[in-house]
Amino acid sequence: MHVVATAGHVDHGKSTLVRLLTGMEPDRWAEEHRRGLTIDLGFAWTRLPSGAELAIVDVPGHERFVPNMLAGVGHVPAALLVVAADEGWMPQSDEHLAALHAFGVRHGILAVSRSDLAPPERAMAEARERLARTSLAGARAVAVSGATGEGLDALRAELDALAAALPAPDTGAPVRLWVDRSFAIKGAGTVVTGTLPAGTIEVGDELRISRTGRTVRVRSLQTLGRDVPAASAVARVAVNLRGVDRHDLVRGDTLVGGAAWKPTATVDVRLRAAPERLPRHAMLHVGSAAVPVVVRPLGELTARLRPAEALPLTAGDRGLLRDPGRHLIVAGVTVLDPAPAPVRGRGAARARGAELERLSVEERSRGELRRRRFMAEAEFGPRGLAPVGRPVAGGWRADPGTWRDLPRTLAAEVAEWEEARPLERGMPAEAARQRLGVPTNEVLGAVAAAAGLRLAGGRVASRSGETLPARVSAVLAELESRWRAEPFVAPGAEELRDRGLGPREVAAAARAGRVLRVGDGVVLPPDADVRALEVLCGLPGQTFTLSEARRALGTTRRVAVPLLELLDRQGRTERVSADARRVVRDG
Ligand SMILES: Nc1nc2c(ncn2[C@@H]2O[C@H](COP(=O)(O)OP(=O)(O)O)[C@@H](O)[C@H]2O)c(=O)[nH]1
Ligand SMILES: [Mg+2]
Repeated sequence: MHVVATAGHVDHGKSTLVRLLTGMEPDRWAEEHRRGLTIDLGFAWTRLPSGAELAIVDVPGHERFVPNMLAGVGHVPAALLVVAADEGWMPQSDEHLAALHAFGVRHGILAVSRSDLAPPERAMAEARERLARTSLAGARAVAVSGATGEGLDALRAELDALAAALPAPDTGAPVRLWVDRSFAIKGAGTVVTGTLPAGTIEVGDELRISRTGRTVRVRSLQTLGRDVPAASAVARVAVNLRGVDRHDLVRGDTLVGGAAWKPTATVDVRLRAAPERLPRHAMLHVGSAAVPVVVRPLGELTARLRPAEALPLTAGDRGLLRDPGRHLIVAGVTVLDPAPAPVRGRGAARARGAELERLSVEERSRGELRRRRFMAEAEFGPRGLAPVGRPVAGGWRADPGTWRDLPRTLAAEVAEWEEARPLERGMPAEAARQRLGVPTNEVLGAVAAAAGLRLAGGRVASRSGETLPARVSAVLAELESRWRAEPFVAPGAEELRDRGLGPREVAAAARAGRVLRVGDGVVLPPDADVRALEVLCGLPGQTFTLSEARRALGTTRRVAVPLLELLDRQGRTERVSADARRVVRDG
């Protein structure tokens, strides 16, 4: 799933576009309808032409509701900036763009709306010129009309291209969910929603409310209105919690997992632009939170912030400082040190500023790698970082602390999988890769080797391989050569029997990782499930009926029926409608 936030001046057509794109109503409040005005964040979603799911956070454009807007765009990776053709660039166009720039949002689309009311060229040129000086320089632009629907298909195509260009999230990172809404549901307790930028939440997980330190358990989980057993970043999630009052958790609170997140009330930051004047008191907007901070300048581009309330921050977090009195975004900030030592006296503050400004490239690189766990070698240079950490495989580097724990985790996951599914020898590599949050199969192979496991045929298995009788092995060798050309054609039950492969021999071959048993007497190559999924992913919209799947795979009903059922059980495909269409599930 991908998430974008709208941005732009009030009445420029943000909510109208969201309504048209998704068929959903982003303005949830009666007052919003009465006044025809977005006051708070709205949430809607749709499936793009490519089949990718897109969630949209719709923000208010009115200047009175800027704090709500900031809570919406603060940690969303992409923006849909809307400017009306007939009105052109306006004050909140400026303010919203300044916020996106300060947060460092680099992915976005410019929509010139209301283009039925005026030719869009002038507003587009003006907006492009403003964007050129910001993190959104060069964003693609589309003219649209909410009245005639013109340009909507082009906008959908641009959203698809945007989604495809977004960086892959780190789904193995520790969870930190910034809450943007909390409400009570009769009989179910409290539900909180937010955008999960990294990590994975599962039903049953224990999380902590950072502000109070209280531990809570995930009772159920939804993404885009569906119940799911787990949700991986990037995702809009609704988390149902047991035994929590909805006032225990409000916008700006965080739900965190793991010991990594420690609330801090002193942080040293780098200012991402030199402000005209650094106010002594400001609001720090980070994630969905807005917290008053006392600002103490250190060096020219560094400062120490003391939030009125401790926040779970880490090096590399991005936020912005706003002067609410002057309605002014002061500067974007990047956290350099979330737990600095005290400084006493002016001399000490200046020395600390100099120290922060010197913070060696290597230290920053280590901090970034620690946060992201894995980075491709090619990613360091362009960010002004030096390749640090442990080279693992295929041009990837791992944070040493992360790497140390992975073999043990993988061994435990594989053992559990094999125990639960004795016939499906080994854990599918893709499932293992996601569980561990490692970036590629090559890296997974390196973890498997360190754990004394084997990665072969698209599966990770323990080594306790089985030796097969020579005559069974000979028949399998012949099947393997047939499967090279037709991987989804299973030998008939009769043929198997005639050639001496009874149920016992087939079971042994499955345990040895030579075949995958998809049903009674139906055997395929050991990686047939993974390869079938690749084929199905290539179908338009990733949706298909049984007979479409059967044709795409070049096989028979006898194979296709149990193979799809196996993929359903693995959670990789899912029936989506009464006419038995299936869809490949994301992630
Ligand atoms: N003619 C015309 N009116 C539009 C268009 N888009 C929005 N509107 C109208 O402009 C007003 C404000 O739209 P809305 O989507 O609420 O703007 P927002 O404040 O940016 O969310 C509403 O009355 C809409 O019906 C458009 O493309 N053409
Ligand atoms: Mg609106």
